Amino acid sequence: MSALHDKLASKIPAMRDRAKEIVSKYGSEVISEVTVAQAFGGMRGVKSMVCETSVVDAQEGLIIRGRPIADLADRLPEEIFFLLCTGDLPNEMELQSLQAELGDRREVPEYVWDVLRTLPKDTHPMQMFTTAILVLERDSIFHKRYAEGMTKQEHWEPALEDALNLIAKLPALAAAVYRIRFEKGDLIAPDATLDWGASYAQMLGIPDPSGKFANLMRLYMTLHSDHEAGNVSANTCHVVGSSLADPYYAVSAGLGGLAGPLHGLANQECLRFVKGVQDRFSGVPTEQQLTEYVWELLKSGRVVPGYGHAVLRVTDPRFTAFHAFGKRFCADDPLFTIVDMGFRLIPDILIKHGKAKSPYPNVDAGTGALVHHFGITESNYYTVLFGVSRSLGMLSQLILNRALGTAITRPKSVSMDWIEKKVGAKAHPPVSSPA
Ligand code: CMX
Repeated sequence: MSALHDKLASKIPAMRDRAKEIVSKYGSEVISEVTVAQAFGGMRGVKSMVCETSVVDAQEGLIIRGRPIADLADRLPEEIFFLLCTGDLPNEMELQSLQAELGDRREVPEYVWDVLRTLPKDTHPMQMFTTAILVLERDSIFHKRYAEGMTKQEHWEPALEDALNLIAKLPALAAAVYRIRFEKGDLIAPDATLDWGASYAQMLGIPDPSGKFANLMRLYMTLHSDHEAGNVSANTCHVVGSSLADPYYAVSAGLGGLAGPLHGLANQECLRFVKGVQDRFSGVPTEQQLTEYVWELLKSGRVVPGYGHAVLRVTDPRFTAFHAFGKRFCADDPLFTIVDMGFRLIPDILIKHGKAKSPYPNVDAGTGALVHHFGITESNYYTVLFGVSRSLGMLSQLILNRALGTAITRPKSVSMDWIEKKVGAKAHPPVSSPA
């Protein structure tokens, strides 16, 4: 058994006891109320689920297991997965054990490549990526053990097995999507000496003599890994997993949510936006030209991609980390220069526009320009990069949910009729007629 398995096995009993005690002590306490506007408005702000892996604070941004993301930016994605699952960063032995385990599980069956090669040439990379994951579902250990009959107490172990098998293969799957979809030539075999993020960079086939692209990929995988449980992808994975569908189904469903333009697909839209600016002005615009361009976009009723957030009310610290990387390694790149100029100008424009609750950049605002700089110019691939990373968060949440025996999700919906009758009667009680 691996160090990650053993650490989880040592921590899960106390975690279960704690959850039991919390429910028994505070089970009937109210932690949130829901207004009619929230029922129509994506349940924004309604506290109705539990997530141990991370918290998103409106002012501080992402905090993973008590550590602000800015303090974790230099960590490997494998370390972050261990931290998400257990609450502790791995020591050297634990990290080596996890890396060895991922190495042992990375082989992808040949039929997955056959399926990817059979898809029509214009298939979106996110569709190819989720298809590849679904094709692997037949190997789910959770599915098999459930069919054989296992106790609820045991659920987390096959969930962990599936998670490790999937995480080990994700870089190869995602790299194959890139090479097949964009006709980059043969698939590249993994280099067994590399860590998980660097191995993904190597299999993509981007020339990287300086190692900077591998560094960007490690940073990318670390920064996008998790964002608590209510965002569309994590929440979808949570709901599907709560039915005891196995991790392959749950993660591919979550990735379907990530493929929406208001969520993960925004990073492809961000690069289109920046390139649109470059094309319009045949290069880097002046500040006045960019300001006019953004106003034009807003007046046409469109959103500025990469800005605003459902929870954050400050510049996303993940944007800050990417921005610092860009300033260091891509400062002369015209696309990065436009991103940098946007960061100086767009928040004030959005404040004047007066709609967005947060006028600041989110994680997606600058990532496209960075990966473009190193040679991944196909913007419709960018959400796959996000998806590989976010799978770490979705899977760690899923393992913990199976450990806690989280119930099947089933909130109550109401009809507009119901609201008008019940809420309307309370808000405007009928006036009683005089006797
Ligand atoms: N540009 C223009 N208008 C914006 C805006 C932006 N970047 N962000 C929000 N608004 C508008 C909304 O469209 C909404 O308008 P309506 O009232 O006409 O519908 C209004 O401001 C209020 O929205 P909000 O409460 O501030 O934002 P939401 O919580 O509803 O949505 C988000 C959050 C991220 C979807 C939204 O800010 C947005 O569309 N941003 C651009 C797309 C983007 O960058 N998405 C990536 C987010 C990160 C991720 O989850 O991956």
